[in-house]
Amino acid sequence: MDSLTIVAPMTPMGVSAVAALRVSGSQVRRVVAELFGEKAASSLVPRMANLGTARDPKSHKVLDSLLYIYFAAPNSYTGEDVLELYPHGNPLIVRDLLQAIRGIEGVRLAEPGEYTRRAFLNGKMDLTQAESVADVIHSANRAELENAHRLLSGALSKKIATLTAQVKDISARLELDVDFAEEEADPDYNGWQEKFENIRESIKAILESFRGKASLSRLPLAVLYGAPNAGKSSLVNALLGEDRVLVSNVPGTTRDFVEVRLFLDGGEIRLVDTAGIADKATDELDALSMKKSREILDEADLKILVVDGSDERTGGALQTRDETVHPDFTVYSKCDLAVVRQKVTELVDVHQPDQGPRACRGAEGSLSISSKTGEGLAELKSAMNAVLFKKTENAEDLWITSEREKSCLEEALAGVDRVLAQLRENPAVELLAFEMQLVRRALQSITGEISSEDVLQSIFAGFCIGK
Ligand SMILES: Nc1nc2c(ncn2[C@@H]2O[C@H](COP(=O)(O)OP(=O)(O)OP(=O)(O)O)[C@@H](O)[C@H]2O)c(=O)[nH]1
Ligand SMILES: [Mg+2]
Repeated sequence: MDSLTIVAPMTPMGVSAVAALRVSGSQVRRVVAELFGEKAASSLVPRMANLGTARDPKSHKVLDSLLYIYFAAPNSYTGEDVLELYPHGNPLIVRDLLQAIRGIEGVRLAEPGEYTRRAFLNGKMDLTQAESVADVIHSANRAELENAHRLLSGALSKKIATLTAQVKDISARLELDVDFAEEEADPDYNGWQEKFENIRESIKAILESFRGKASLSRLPLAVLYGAPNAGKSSLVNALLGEDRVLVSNVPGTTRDFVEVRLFLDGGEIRLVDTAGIADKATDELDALSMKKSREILDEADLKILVVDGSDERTGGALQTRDETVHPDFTVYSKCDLAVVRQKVTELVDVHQPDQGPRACRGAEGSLSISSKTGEGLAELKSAMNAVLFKKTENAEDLWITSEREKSCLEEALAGVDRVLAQLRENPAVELLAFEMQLVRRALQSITGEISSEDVLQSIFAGFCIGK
């Protein structure tokens, strides 16, 4: 890859208050001069925000009035001279600016991940950190994000460095033995076995921490279901805090299921509002929408049964109308209506006598809510959060997410296993030294101490443009 100056937007193409573009390379000062004038370029102070009017270098038409910041090499993200521009978030402006900058000699559009690739090549970060940049951006929940931050701060790099140092130490001594092999006919391997086993354990522990990104990035799915008119769609709107789905007092308002995204404390989830499931379908369309409701329920990570709490027939009863689906959770809706207050108070008296009669509290595994007043919604959200984002690991745990790192570790582990197998047969010391060299190389390729163009290509091709 060439070393031309690169430019790309850092923010998605859409309307926003502010957008951001980044330029990196030796032509950064030239870019400032072309857009803002020679004087602006000669008075550049690193890391200082400047307000300026950018003009098209050829037509001299105003592009935008905007903020820009210059970072002098090597103190920048890429380690090169960097210019960050913050125009107004109009896609027309961003496009024109991009066109103007890439039209300057020695500047071209950045490839995906090229900024981070340059940061790696300039020693700003190692490969595990570079890979974690993508994790930081794409983490779908808080646990994943916290792990990505630990990776980015070099937690894995440190572990690998310690391991590599141990392997190097052993290799050095083995190689010493190779040199003196003739004098020392029978090297003592007893003490070594334990060292190899320790290394093996460390590698295995990191390897076993692997969690594929695919399973992590699949957003958890919560499905609301229940009888027609139970208040499911109203609850979706109330949870979102906006009128997203249609609500009416006509049973059967929702026909197709509707999917929305909801942010809970632990991360984003998919929340699905389904068509009410009645005892009997009224017509063919009704039957079809009920079938679809059942299908999406099969996929759900959390099934929430919504029961009309104001309905005399269902209000206090824990029975569901639909016995084929078992809810993880029951929500009694419309608790603002008088009848449910009374019912729930009775329930509380029975199930939680020491908690006192609070209006919006259901029995175990259930909650009373009102989409109208918002009562019980915070409790419902935290209950959903607890189920969908189970906290099983220790907050300090670190896990790897990269297939590439995983296969390097597997290679290292296989090498150590071969060494351990050979040890039992009183091997030639050259063989051990050779195997340990392979182990070391496998470890070093995790952090990128050893890397190839192909490897870099495949890592950064998966990045977004501008990162
Ligand atoms: N007072 C009160 N009325 C509610 C509440 N939630 C829903 N409703 C009313 O109950 C009726 C049915 O609400 P929807 O949200 O459309 O019910 P649904 O379960 O989506 O119904 P279908 O889509 O037909 O299955 C509407 O008239 C709502 O205004 C609530 O918390 N309090
Ligand atoms: Mg509905």
